[in-house]
Amino acid sequence: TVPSSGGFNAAEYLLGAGRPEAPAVVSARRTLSYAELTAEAHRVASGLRSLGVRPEERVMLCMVDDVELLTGILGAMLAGAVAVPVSTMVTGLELGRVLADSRARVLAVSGEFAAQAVAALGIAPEVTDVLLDRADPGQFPAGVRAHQWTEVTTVDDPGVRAARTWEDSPALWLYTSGTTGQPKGAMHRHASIRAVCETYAREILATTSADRFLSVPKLFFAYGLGNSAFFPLAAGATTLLEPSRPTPALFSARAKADKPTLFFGVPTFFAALLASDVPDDSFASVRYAVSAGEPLPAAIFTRFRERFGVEILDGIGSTEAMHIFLSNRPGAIRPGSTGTAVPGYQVQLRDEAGELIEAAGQPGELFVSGPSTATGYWARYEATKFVFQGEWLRTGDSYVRNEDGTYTCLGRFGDMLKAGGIWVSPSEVEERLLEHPAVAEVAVVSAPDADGLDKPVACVVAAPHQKVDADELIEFCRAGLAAFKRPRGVVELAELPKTATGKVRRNVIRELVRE
Ligand code: 3SK
Repeated sequence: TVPSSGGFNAAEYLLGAGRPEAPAVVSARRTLSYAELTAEAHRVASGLRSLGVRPEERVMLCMVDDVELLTGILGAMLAGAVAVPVSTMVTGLELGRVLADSRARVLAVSGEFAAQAVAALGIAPEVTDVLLDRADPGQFPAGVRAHQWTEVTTVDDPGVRAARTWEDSPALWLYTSGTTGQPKGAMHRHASIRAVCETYAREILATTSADRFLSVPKLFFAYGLGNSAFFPLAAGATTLLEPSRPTPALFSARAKADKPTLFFGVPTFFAALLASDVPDDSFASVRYAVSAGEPLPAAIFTRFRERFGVEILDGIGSTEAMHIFLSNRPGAIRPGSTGTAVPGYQVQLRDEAGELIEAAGQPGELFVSGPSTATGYWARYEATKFVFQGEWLRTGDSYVRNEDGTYTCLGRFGDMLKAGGIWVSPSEVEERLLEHPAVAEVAVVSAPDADGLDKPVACVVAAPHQKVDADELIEFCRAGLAAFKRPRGVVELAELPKTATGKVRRNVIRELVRE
């Protein structure tokens, strides 16, 4: 039987968008035109088929951002298989857990992560083949066939077409655990990839083939995958891939050399750029910067625009929605807010009883509906029912609608604090503290005072050459916020603990301040 939805393959859609001779990808090692990228992705698809990969089987990729990861993802989709790019910032055990959960038989790894892969195989006995980019296959245990990437991807068969897939065929799984919990595979359809290109990329960023995309978040995150693969290719534009760990100096140099027009980061990276001494004209070629992952404080938006001359479009997305669904608009930015729903998406706020909140100014949990929602979590019945509710996707974020129709994030639903019995949004206190010149980064969490009552405590990373004075910061908050919101204590930290995606690990900080 043929599924009712139309025949469609997301990789064909992406590779078909650019002029054959136009530059598709620029990495540290090589530059490929659309024609070259298409040929290479088809060679990977043929190689995967030669290893016995069948449609809808998972192919896991633990690789640095380079041409091989891009062609690996596209090649898996062309073969009708499911691409599962996973974090490279994991231990062997963590990699083994997602590998076993996905039941992938083929694992592709960059040489840098060969040791983690060897360890992972110990708890993922279903893996039969490992594809190695730039590493010695000799280190892999007997019982697993280890191949050099270049050996498997040399079958040049231009007659081979993409496997038959449909809009609703599975294309991509992305593992997500939020800031806590077990990783879960969010399953995405081929059509969802086209949907994010036609909504956020086209309608908000107004992407064209002249664009050049540079992203701090890596391809293995939903955010980075849109920024560095789906959006540039769908526009026939150029992606600038960077395999190394992002630092302000590296990205400033990369931006000066390769002249991106769109630059994607997370709030902590924009703060790091501001705290660095990179040249103020580093991002002169950029028409917009984009921030997501967590709310961008208004102070960072303003300081970034003043120093680098670039406006940051703050938005929020999720792995389950594949990309950004709520965003500020070019020319209509309200600093400190996340803007309004991206065309094609609807958002609503619900109270704890699940009732719709219609009034502005009343906090509630954000729900979203749109064309790119995952079909569920792989083999997670309860978690799927909790998060995917008919048309609506539960985000777990607490938001408020402002009088002008924009939305402002108040934190994760579970991050809200109570001081003296009144709800306090950590983001609001953090925004205020970031306006102080001594503060580079901050996370506000609750901790019990001497009476065992929870009170806000600010964990602060000092700005370069600045001293943190707790009393001064508390007074600064008292002057700019309702007094009950002021932190009752200030803890200075060398750095804030963060997740692999750069999100502040509030649960770890909570433990730190309670010790
Ligand atoms: O965290 C976000 O805001 C985000 C944005 C785009 C894609 C994925 C995610 C998780």
